[in-house]
Amino acid sequence: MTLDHAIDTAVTPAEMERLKSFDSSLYGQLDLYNSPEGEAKRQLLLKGAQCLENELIRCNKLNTTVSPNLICSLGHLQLLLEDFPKALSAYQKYYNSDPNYWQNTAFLYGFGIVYCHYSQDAWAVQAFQMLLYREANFSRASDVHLRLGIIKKKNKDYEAATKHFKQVLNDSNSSAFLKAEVRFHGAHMYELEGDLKKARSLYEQLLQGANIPNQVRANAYKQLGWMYHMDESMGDLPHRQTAAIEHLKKSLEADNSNGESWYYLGRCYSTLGKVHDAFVSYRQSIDKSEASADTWCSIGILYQQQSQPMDALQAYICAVQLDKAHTAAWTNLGLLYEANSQLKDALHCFQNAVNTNPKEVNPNVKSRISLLQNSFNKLTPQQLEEVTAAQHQLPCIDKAFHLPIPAELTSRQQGGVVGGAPPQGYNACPDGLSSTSSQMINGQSPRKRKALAKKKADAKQDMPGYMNAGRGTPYMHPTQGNMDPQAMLHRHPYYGQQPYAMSKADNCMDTQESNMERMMQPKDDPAVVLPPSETLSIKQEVITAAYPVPPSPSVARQSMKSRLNLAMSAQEILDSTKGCQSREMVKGSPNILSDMCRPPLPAPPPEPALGPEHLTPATPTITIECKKDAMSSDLKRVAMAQPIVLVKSLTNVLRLNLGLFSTKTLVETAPDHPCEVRTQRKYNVEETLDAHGNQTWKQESTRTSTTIAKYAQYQASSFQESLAEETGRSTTKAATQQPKGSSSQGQQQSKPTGRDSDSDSSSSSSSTKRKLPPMIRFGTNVDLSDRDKWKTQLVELQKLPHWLRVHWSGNALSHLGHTVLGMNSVQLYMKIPGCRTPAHQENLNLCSINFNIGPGDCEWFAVPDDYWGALHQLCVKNNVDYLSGAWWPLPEDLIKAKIPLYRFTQKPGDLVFIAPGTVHWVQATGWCNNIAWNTAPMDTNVLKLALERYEFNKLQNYKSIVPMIHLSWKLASNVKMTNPDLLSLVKFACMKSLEHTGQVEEFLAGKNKHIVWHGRQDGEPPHYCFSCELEVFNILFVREVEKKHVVYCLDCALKISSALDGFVVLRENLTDQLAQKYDSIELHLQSNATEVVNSILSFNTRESNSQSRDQTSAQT
Ligand SMILES: O=C(O)CCC(=O)C(=O)O
Repeated sequence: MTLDHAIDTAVTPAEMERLKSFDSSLYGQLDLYNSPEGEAKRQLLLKGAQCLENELIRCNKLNTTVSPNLICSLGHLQLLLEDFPKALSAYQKYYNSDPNYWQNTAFLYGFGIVYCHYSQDAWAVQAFQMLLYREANFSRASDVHLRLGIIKKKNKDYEAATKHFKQVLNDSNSSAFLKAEVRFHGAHMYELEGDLKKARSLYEQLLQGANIPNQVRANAYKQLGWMYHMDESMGDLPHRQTAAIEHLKKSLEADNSNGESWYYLGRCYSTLGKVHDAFVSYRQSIDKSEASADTWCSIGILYQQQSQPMDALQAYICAVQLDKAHTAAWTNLGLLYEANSQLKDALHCFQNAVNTNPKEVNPNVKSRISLLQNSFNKLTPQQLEEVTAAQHQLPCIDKAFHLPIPAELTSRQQGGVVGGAPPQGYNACPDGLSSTSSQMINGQSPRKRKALAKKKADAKQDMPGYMNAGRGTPYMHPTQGNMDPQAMLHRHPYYGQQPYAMSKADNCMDTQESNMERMMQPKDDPAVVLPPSETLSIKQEVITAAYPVPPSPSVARQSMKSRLNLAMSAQEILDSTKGCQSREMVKGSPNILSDMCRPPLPAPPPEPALGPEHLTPATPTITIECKKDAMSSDLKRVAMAQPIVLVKSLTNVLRLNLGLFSTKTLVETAPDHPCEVRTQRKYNVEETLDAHGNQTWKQESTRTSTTIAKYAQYQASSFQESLAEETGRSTTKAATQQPKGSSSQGQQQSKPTGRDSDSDSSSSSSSTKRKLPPMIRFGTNVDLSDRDKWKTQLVELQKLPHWLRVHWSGNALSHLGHTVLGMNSVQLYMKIPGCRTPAHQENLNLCSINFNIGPGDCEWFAVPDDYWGALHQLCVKNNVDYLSGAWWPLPEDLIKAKIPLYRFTQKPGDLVFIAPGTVHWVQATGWCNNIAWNTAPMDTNVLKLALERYEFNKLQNYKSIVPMIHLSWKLASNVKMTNPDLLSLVKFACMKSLEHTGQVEEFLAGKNKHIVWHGRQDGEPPHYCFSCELEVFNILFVREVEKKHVVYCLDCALKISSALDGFVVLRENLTDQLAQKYDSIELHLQSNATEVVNSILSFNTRESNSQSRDQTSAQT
């Protein structure tokens, strides 16, 4: 059933035709409220939606199947009408009913917008990424990039955010509005990172531009106003506050409906003691924007300072009802009760402050709790009863919570404003783009906003009291005009203390929601009835959607309905592209899995879930006893069959001189050789703490660089110090006869002073503050690819069995023809105890080989590839990016999630072999060096995982440093393949690449764009798009940028200029030659049936290639 069938007689054929043209891509583009034409459109949409709903109900009654397309159309119409609960419901139904949902870009766009609206960022990101993967040139691609950028910015992934923002700026189709908004976010990222000078200058530059949309102007002034208010370096207090107020007023001149500007203005007035003005501003803020716990908390403080405890109580209650984790409001409420001698309620509130957010709470609150608890403990039961029964000025907390809620608040409470952690120092202002975003991103028209505001205002008219902050008449009599600023400044609540924080916003501005985020907050009750018998709640659906799709694509299943198949000749493939001149038919880069398969997504863990006895498997360990064992092909077979293998005594048996990689020899060989340094904290292996002393998965580090000699000095002095400490300790031990053990880890934690953070640990003890461990340095990713400098070392590694060597014929990476640092070249790691390599899979899921040079040990952790999807889920939960983030899983979290964890010690001389896709992380427990490189044995599973990861990286906007298209062609020409599955994988990738070449040629012919012959130098590294970082194979779009010639993919080039003006198109391979190469890919009979390794046609280790001009770096 489609829209045609669904329309009932109430919809005319002409209306039906018009309705068919409405889909999610029009979201935010229709002005449904400000003109008679808009109103007519709205009526049409309403009529269409009603009609589709009727059809659904009818089908439901008759128990007949409903067309997924009909449900999807309903989702679009509801989205355009901004009925988010209904849109969500319809889209979710469509999602569950059409397995090919991933091909429907209008659906993905609408679905992403609805998830944004409900702050389901992870799902919004997934929908948007699939959309861009499927159709990078989607009509609303810039809007999608802006949304993705804002979500990444919110997650503090500024690098990823910048990539998305650049895509908006590079797109000539982006509107001036989107570009201005991107510039605003660019400035705001500097503000969030603490570079206030840069942020300020960018805001000011933005404001100087002509034709800046009002909302963006308002936001830039607002940020500047907030900076003046908060940043002490911007002058003395009176000057700053005056400037802050000026900027905030300018913000409101540009957009009077900006609730955050009103709120900040209130904060400035409050600071100046202008209580009346502060109240007026806060009230305006409440009128203009969605409910904000911060605003209510600030109002509570004003009332409290005015000795209006009942009003203060009600305002605080409003705050904690909106945000149950609003620590400042709980704390201030506690102080208020304390001031009124209602100590039990005070204790309750303080405890809530601590429990809801241990990180954020002021340390004094904990002492307050102890004090109150001690006092209560001293009371006799009778005294306690008396305290409880005593009459008090304020209603107890339970009653206060259950008082009738003023109409003002009822419509907002379901929103659930989310709080964040407090930063230190300057607190960056939140985005506060509500007006911008609501118009642009959520498409809420000014008319609709006005209508909403009016509704709110009407609701308030019934409310008594100055601010209508209260919750019912009995307590609500704040007196207008009696606020004496002096009194406000000097009159303090109980114990002569001011409330701890003016509001949460006082100390957590950098974690508040951005405009867009705020706008993405749930504004409606997501429980929807559609059709009436079915209720969908977001939560339910999100959970069922966790692994929403069939198993990951496999090339075996790929050619279902594809126009192409592997039996076709090159000419047939090229012929199939004839006439492919429309933009929709050609993409920037081919999908080398299959267009017919859903993009790869993290897979669910294997079923059934493992029992506790299988969650900590023993690590497969092989001890080599003789050279024959070392050289046996069984070793490779066994290693490849396990997720991870520890191989002992191999280096001994082969008499490998590991001393060549010792720090001493390295310094003697190349003291000035560069060494990257990661400065990290020294944790014990089972924990990582954030700045507040709470457990986290985030592994923070900063990157600098040094030389081998300097790191060696650091490594040696760290060892000497430890030795001295150890000696000192044993002397003391002997002298005092106290047999107290102390490990190097214990040593970090026992020091009593020097907290780096003012936050509380999650420990229940109020006085024990957890100390963050010291900083240490890790010398990492030292490149040993230079065959002259490191000749002795590299030659020594030739003693290894062929399949473990850096170069060997059966290693696909050896056929690349250029060096990818650390992958087909050796990398060195120089460590002291505590140095960590965070969790990761190798680039493109390839295998890894790692030797510990010693003298100390390393502790390893590993999870099999089957569970990477489960780990991915945990990364999302722990707010770290699986691919680009640095994360260190907590073993207990893995056990809880039923993820098996290998854990073992790698001693000096031990080899660790990591099979394809195994997730692993490593911490040095002693002083040691490690050497490592990748290998890609030509095995079907290795190549399949590599191709899937290549596409997954594309989906995730993450650069694949191994160019798989280029590699597939290399393998096709270099390797005689004897394994039919392997051959199919390689041939399929080449087929897609050849098809893409044909399509691009056709497309360019249609544009009369000439392709210039360029050719390829042997060993020349492959090209990546300057803008999106996708591999660009064969046909390069070249443009001059800052006096350099840079390469783009077709999609990005067309975004810059749809006529490709300013681009030269270069060809690297003659199509005939590629076709010939393709036709020669064939299966070869195995010359030796026992040998699994393929025979190689023309393998040449080509030492010279490793020195290629432009090396790509593989960094862990
Ligand atoms: O030795 C290290 O810390 C790096 C380990 C690693 O990730 C690898 O060899 O793949």
